[in-house]
Amino acid sequence: MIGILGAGSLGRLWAALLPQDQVAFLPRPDARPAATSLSYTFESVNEIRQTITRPWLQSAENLTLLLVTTKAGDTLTALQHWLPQIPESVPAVLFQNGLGSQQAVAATWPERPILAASTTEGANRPEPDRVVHAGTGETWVGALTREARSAVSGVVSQLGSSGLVVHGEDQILVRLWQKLVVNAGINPFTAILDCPNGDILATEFFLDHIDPLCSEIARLMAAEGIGTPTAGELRQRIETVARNTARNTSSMRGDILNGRRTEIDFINGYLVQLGQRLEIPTPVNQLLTDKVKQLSPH
Ligand code: NAD
Ligand code: KPL
Repeated sequence: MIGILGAGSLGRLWAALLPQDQVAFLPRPDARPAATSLSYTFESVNEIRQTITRPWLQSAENLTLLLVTTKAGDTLTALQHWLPQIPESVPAVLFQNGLGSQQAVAATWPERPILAASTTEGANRPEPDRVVHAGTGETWVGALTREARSAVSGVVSQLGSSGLVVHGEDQILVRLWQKLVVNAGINPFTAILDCPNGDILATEFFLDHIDPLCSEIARLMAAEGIGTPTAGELRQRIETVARNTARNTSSMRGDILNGRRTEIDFINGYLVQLGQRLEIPTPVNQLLTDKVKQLSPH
């Protein structure tokens, strides 16, 4: 049985697409569900609607795989409740954006098979009981702990049974960094300016800050041994994604608009923390983090 911890947009996407009799949701400890299963409408990328019903698991004993689809800030707490009840050999795949939460989980349970996934699938939940697969993408999965190395190919084939494109990735940290760069260069600008992704590109605020932001990130990447992209290359990557997703509301803008906590601490906030550890100044990441925090109620 594949357990899904985090019954939000991404968790429900995987639950809808993985083989029906092999998936169940793990409930939040603070909100034991009244019903035995969770039902919702799922809208595929081809706009085909179907009703999905998957059970809430009462016990984690029979799990063979755990997909963790909570937000970055909830992940450690969610796992602290569930992992002690799950056999130590069960692989756990972390789907969070940004960085910091993955390392915290791997450092807390170094003896467990902990993997990270980076996905460009897009799912959202315009209403509580409706999940939309807004865009197809690809998913890369790689080991964070030593114990996870031998689990990667099995996890890739289990996730691939969803019909989504899933690859094994030897350099999962590099892959997570590549996504982090894009999120750090788009998400806070869209949240602060309250606009879709593409609209940031012509604003004075973006044009004033993007080059120094990319220089900070390039220095951090080089110091971390992640690669040696130039600031110009990073800017190009950010602007390409902003253009390709021009009408999208970023996840961070969506969080602010819906009064939810953002993942800023795991995106630009992570870069600030890393800069402090490496003694690399990160004033633009700090400014963006502070401004997003001022907008967030949490
Ligand atoms: P979401 O807010 O829709 O879902 C998170 C779910 O976790 C919520 O249902 C929440 O109730 C649940 N949760 C919170 N604390 C919990 C706990 N202690 N125990 C159990 N459940 C708990 O978020 P999402 O959009 O599904 O994103 C999840 C993660 O995946 C984020 O880190 C996001 O950046 C990443 N991601 C999302 C997408 C996407 O398309 N939605 C794509 C790539 C990456
Ligand atoms: O991943 C994204 C997000 O919104 O978090 C981008 C790539 C910016 C697309 O909206």
